[in-house]
Amino acid sequence: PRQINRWPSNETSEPPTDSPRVLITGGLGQLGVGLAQMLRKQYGEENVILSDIRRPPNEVYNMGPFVYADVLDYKNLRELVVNNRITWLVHYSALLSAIGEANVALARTINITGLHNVLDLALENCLRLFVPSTIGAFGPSSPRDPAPDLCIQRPRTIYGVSKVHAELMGEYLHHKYGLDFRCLRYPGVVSAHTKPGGGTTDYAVQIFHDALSTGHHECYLRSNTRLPMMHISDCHRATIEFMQAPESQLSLRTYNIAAMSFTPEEVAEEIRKHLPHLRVTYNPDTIRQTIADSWPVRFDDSNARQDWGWKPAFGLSELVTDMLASIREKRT
Ligand code: AKB
Repeated sequence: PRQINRWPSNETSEPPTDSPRVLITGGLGQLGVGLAQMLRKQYGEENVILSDIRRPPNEVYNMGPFVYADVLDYKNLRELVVNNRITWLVHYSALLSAIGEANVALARTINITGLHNVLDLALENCLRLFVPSTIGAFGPSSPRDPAPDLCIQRPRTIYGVSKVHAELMGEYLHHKYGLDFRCLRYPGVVSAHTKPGGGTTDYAVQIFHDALSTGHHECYLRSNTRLPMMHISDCHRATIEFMQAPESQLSLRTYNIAAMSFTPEEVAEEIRKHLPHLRVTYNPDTIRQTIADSWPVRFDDSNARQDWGWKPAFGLSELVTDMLASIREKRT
């Protein structure tokens, strides 16, 4: 680490207050904007800063503070944290599983070097740091049904390897220096307003758009490929509730969170209750099918439920009803 400040380390470091000042990296991906909106409702618009290396769409820019931040540029990040008196950092910048396999060197740089920068920054500035992990942090030798919090993790993707690295580095720095590191392993996240980019679970978003436009979805996974999934609002709520949990309630620093598990066939069947004419054809692609086959089919999230009260609101039927209504609304 570049510099370590334990809290309370000196006159200038302050305890985390009730109203955190939040910076979100990779803010224009699938999750950043929604999380910022939910946090801004609780903590005020000015206290949540979204960042990315891309130009934001006007509606995002008009919602609240947005800044340029490159996770590979340590000085740029440090300036943002210092100038904006940041106390919580949510690190969403990452290349996902499928796109990572097509760009291994870039995935290694963003997911590992970028992570090292935010870890150093969090230590230096006594930040509470949230880094998402994933079902992708497990591999073919992990128990898959269900996968518990603590078990063998030998992922076979650069994405998974980088996420296990993040879990271990964060926990190491927590135990050694008291870094307030918090990590949730997300399932595939299903959202109507934002698209995922380059993941293995992306079909679970696309199928809704196809169902409402052409009525035909060509799925790159086999019909019976079961994966853990979650509605985006549950994912945001879990993240915020976990960030707000007192340290004394956390027996772990990395938790699985679960809501439901389904196969392409099952979600299609549920969509057909609303749109009977949906047609799904299956054309499995080798890379994504191999990745999916190595991931858990179910998550055991009993520790999250027990320690800080995690409870999902959406099951499969609620998810399908909400997705179809939200996409329809957006289209009109
Ligand atoms: C992906 O498919 O890569 C992500 C994930 C499950 O982490 N959605």
